[in-house]
Amino acid sequence: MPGPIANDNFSNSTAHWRALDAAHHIHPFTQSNLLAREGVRIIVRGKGIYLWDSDGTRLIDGMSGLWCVQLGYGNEELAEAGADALRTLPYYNHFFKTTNPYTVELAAKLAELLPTGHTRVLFANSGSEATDTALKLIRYYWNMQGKPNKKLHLSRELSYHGVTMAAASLSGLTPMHTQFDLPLPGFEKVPAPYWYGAKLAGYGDMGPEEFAEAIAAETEKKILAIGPENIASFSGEPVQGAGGLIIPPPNYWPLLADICRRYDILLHADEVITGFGRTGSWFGCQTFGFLPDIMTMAKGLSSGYQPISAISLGERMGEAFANADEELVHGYTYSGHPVASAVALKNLEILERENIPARVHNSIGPYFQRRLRETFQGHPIVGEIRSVGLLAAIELVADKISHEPFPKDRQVGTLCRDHCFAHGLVMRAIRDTMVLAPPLVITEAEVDELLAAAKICIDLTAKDLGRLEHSAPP
Ligand code: PXG
Repeated sequence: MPGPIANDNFSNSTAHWRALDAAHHIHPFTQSNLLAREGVRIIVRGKGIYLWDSDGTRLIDGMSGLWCVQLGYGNEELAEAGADALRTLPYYNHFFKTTNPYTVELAAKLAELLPTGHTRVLFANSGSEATDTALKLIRYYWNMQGKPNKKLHLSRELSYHGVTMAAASLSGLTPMHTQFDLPLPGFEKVPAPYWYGAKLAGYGDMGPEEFAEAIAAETEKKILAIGPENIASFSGEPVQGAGGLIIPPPNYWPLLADICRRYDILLHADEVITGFGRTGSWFGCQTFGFLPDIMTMAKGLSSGYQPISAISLGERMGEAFANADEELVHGYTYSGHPVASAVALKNLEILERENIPARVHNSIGPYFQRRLRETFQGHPIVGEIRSVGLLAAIELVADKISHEPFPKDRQVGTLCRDHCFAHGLVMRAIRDTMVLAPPLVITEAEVDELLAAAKICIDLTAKDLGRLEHSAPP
């Protein structure tokens, strides 16, 4: 490798790494030939909320990597926890009646932090594997209960649950299906609680709660049409992330949880983004007031420092699995990897010690949301500002009355995202919705810095579209 990784000056290496990347590395969710032409950006270092690329450019990471770096970059305690475990027990598994201290301590810590009844966990290595595992456990649960017909998995439009065959089938983002002949049979979708999009979707001028009641009724109708005796589970992210940061109206989750209870459908909360303080509680289901039967989590479990995910079982499923009279024929080589477990355990200790979920709920979250509204309320191209905890969406629209989006070929989200990169800010574009999910350790001064950069970029986007005469001064 050309040059030590600790050295900040990589400018002589950038072209070399770009060439290697173009020749040998296929990227996720990326058009390879376009990227090879443009040249990839090489991220070499991170500290706090900041990243540096190989040209020495500093970026504010407004997305916590991919919604995961709760504690920010360069946390020494996490690095030490990982290094200690690497030296002590770099690998062993949990097959063959064995375990290790890191993983059992982690399981017990999770049981302490998780919602009522969730006292048992399984481990995997990614959100996708967690989804896949959850669906297998749900199927097995109904087989154990003598209800083998309950097999269909319900989920929402625009949902993202991962990319394995089953997780992609469960996902409602349809572009994830075409290349792979998905979804598999046995997966059905119901509407997402996307209130801002409801007007264009023909729901008229409903308020958020009325809209939630309407889509809950549609969901119930679909359940009755399929037959509840055939339905195994309903899966949902408490806040939909990759589908456009869809924050449900407050009555949505209680309504859906009640429907699941009435029709004996297992409720699966996908907490991969919303877990570990992101919404101002330890878990999103606590912020939105419902108790799932099964939960999946990843990302913030280790602040992204190690690949690890978990599946927790509520009382009903936990009892069934703990008391089953046969082997559970499932598990990965790296389930409960000692190094990943050690890092996750330390991460939970820090989140708890620093009171980070409460900080998001009581201080930094409200500050971020207030400053966000002060910055963008009334902006000529901002249709809706949605936020909860340290999650925010700024939806860019052509018409604020009708909610009409800009024409697709203007690629407004991409335009804005490119301005962000050029101005040292990572802000994700989902269609024309700009999304922020900064590290949970962000300070008030850093929030101000982030939003000032975001304002410049959204102003420049508006200017490109002829909707603003002059960009605001930096
Ligand atoms: N569930 C949810 C809710 C997710 O957001 C997964 C499952 C899958 O996790 P893994 O670890 O298998 O990637 C996710 C992942 C984006 C983006 O562009 C979001 C995710 C992954 C990659 C990109 O917003 N979320």
